[in-house]
This record gives sequence, structure tokens and C-alpha cells, in this order.
Amino acid sequence: MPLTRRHFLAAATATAAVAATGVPAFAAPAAAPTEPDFRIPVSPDDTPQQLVAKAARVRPTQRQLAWQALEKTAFLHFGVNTFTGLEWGTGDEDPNVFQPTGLDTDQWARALRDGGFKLAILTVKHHDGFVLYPSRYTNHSVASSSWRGGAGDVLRSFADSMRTYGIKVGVYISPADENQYLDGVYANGSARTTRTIPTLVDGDGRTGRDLPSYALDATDYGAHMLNQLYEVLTEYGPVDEVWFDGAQGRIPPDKVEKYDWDSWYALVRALAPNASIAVSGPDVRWVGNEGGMARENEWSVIPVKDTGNGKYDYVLPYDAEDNGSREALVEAQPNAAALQWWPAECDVSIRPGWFYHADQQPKTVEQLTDIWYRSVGRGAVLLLNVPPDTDGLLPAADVARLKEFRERTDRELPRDLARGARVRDDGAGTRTLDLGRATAVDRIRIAEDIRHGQQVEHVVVEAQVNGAWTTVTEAGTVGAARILVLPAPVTARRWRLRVTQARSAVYIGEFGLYKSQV
Ligand code: FUL
Repeated sequence: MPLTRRHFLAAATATAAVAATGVPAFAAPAAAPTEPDFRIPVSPDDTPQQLVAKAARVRPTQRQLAWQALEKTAFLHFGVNTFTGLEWGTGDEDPNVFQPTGLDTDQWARALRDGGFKLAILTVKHHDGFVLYPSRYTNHSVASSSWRGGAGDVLRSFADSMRTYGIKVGVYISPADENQYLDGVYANGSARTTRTIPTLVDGDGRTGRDLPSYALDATDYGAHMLNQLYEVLTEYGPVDEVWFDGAQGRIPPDKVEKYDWDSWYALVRALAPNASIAVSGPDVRWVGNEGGMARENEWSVIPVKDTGNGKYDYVLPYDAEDNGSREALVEAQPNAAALQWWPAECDVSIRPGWFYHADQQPKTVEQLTDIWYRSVGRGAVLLLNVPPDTDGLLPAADVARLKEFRERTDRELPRDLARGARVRDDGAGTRTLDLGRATAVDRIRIAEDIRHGQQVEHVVVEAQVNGAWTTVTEAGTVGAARILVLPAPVTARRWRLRVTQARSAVYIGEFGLYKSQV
């Protein structure tokens, strides 16, 4: 049965408009709200001043703003590894090892909600290629397990539960796929040709339906990924984050699969226009470590290079100590194509492994709180992994820890004492607060209104003590958030935030004062 609608995606870059040619009935999804300042080209001839001026003009997209506001997001690593005890599977696991007999995704959702998480990302497919929903394109899936007689669908349960509890849905779909390598698809050297997505299979339940169909360039494996993305993004409701890992898997050194990033991004944009494409993607950057820690001075405006196939990547090392200051912009310039809004995501597991292992224990509340200060408190988004166990449940110790973590961060910054204060902003980047009476403060939360980009390079916080303005603390970058901890409470009625160095006009989004109760 022929597909009745066919769309050709201009897949040059993730932010390029998706063009549906010759098919007026189909309104191409809002792939690209105008995003002119998301990625600004630079040239080797730019002076340092011109580079900084360009950096000051870079702006987040609506999608990135929505992602940034989540602050705390969760990862759920779950799959055959949960049962084999491995961290990286082999691709030839017996699907019958997957037996989460007590699977209760509502329990996951409640624990994450109580922990204050706004989005959760499930490993729908890890590097072993085992998928947690019944895919038409592989036998390495829940459908081949005797669990629930082959009728189990973890992705369905997960997505339904998260939405019931008000948590947004994200999907991790590993580009590396050991099972497809064993099947001769991954890294098989096939040519990149135009493929029709979805590619209907024998007995496909979608046959005859009026499906949007896309013509996209891909290798055999690239098409496999596109077909799985199509299933996940059309059959499970709205998705807000698609997480592409950078690993290539354990394949022989003479084999390589060059990922069809341009086509993958274009399909995600078309089918899930609100989804941030993370890590190996244009919207969200890996912070550069798996410890959940952002740099003390974290920039969201990053020099990038065009690696071909639609993917832009770091110019400076992913873990460079400084990847966005004026000096870093100059250092990166010879190899940079552009400056891009590319904010940091801090991924870390609550346990030593990404997958559940019975002999491991969750981190302490102190450790998690420290991670929170170093991630959310430095303008990044925290992505905390909490792995379900072999019953298909989040372990009781982890559930309790998530709740304690939430309660602890609530006590770190219990109430904004600046609410209701008399506020005076002067044009020179100073905000002064009069709290009406002397008030003890030991935590300060500041933010730029990042709709106007990231501009602050240095700020000081001052309090009027004995009639004199006294520096209480200072910081470099601010961005989406900066939480500062004072070594001891300072008591004062008048407080002010003074921007002492910036790239351009600063829009202060927040100047909050807190007294912790810890
Ligand atoms: C890594 C993967 O190799 C790990 O298994 C895990 O999924 C982590 C979040 O990303 O690159």
C-alpha cells in the first residue's frame, strides 16, 4: 500500500527549516521558530572585540529556554544490563534475561515527582541494541522475552506513568548498537542513499494509514535509527528530550559507522518539535564529566566547529577548564565556525554504575547536595541517574534518598527574603534591595534573564554593614543561575548586586537572598 504523504526533509542542519515540498496539505511541524541568533558565524579575521560582540548576541531558542527551566532531570538506565550485571552489553544477550516481574513505573514517577524532577529520560536502547518497546526493526527487544508473554512495553508504561505524574518524557536511543553490528547492519559500509521513513515491513500495522513519510539520506544503519526514532516519536506521545550518546561501541578498529546526524536531527525536529536534542546534538551540551559538576564559571555561549553531516562539535576539548571566556573565544577562533548557545547538562548516577548492581549503594544526601550546587548552582541542568532494579522498581534506599535530597535543597534555600523588598535598579547594572529590617542571609541566588543571552563576567554582592557597603561575595559567570554560599550568615537591611564586568547590557533575572535551615 503506498504511503499517501511524502515529505522531503532538508536535513542540512538541526536548526534549518524543515521543508515539505509539493505537499501543501501538510503543515510542516514548527522545526525552526526563527532562531537567527542561536548560532552566529565567526571568522578568523574577527578581532577579539568582534568575537565578544558576537558572543553577546547569541541567544537561546525557545526550546532551550524550556529545557533550562527544568533544572532537575532524571535518567533511568534499564535494560538487559540490569539483569546481566554489565555496564555495556554485548548485543547477543538472550532476551529472556529481561524479567522485571514487578515493573511499576508509577513507583518510578512518584519517586521522581517527590524528588522534584521535571523530566525523565529512559534508556529505550543502550549500546547492546536491546529495545524496551516492541520494535518492528529488531528482534532484540522486550517482544522476544517471555516477560509478560512478549507483550511487555516498558516505554509505554514509562511514558504513561511520567505523564500521569506531570513529568516530561525523554528518550535515550544509543547510536552505537552492538546487536545491529552482529546483524550486519551497523558499520556495514553501506552507501548513504535516500530512504523512505517509515520503511514499512511485512505485516506492518501502519500499512494503508495516512502516515507522514519522509525522504532522508542515510546508510542502512542510519535508516534503522530513523525507523526506530519514527516509532518512538509517533507512538508514545510528546517527547521533550532526545539523548544521543557519543560512543561508537566495541567494533573492530577498521569498521566505522558515520552517523547520519543531519537526517536524524531533521526527523526529530519534524516529529518532536519541542524535544531538545542532547549531548550529540545541537541543543544541550555534555558538561564534560560524569560527576555531575559544571565549571565554576560555566558559559552557555560556546565556540563550535562544523564536523559535517549536520553536527557541530566542541572546538576546545570537551572537558576544557575554560570553554567560553574571552580568552577561550580567541583560543578557539582558528578552528571555530560559529558561536552557539549550547548549555551544559551535568549527568551523574546516584550509584557508582549507570545500571543497577545489587552491591552498590546510592550517594549520600551531602554528596547529592554538593552536586546540586555544582550543577544547578552554576547555571547547568542536573541529569541524575536512578537505575531501576531487577524487579523493575527503584530501590527503596534510592527512593528515600531522592526525597531527602529534595527536602535538603528546600532547606538550603527555604524562602526568598528579598520577596517584597524595595528594589532599585540603576542603568549601570546595579540592583539594590531594602529589606525593611536587618536580616540574616547565608545563601544568594542570582540569575540573568537569559532571553537576552549570557553577559555577566563578574559580579559582586554587597551588604550595608555599619553604614558602609561591604563585599559579601563575588562570582564570575551567572547565566541561568548562580547560587552562592556564604561562609557565615551576614545580617543587613540593604543589599546590592553590582555587575562589575559584562559583555553587553545585563538583564538581571533574579537576586534572591536566603537563610538556610540546615
Ligand atoms: C555513556 C555511556 O557509555 C554509558 O553507558 C551511559 O549511558 C552514559 C550516560 O553515557 O557514554
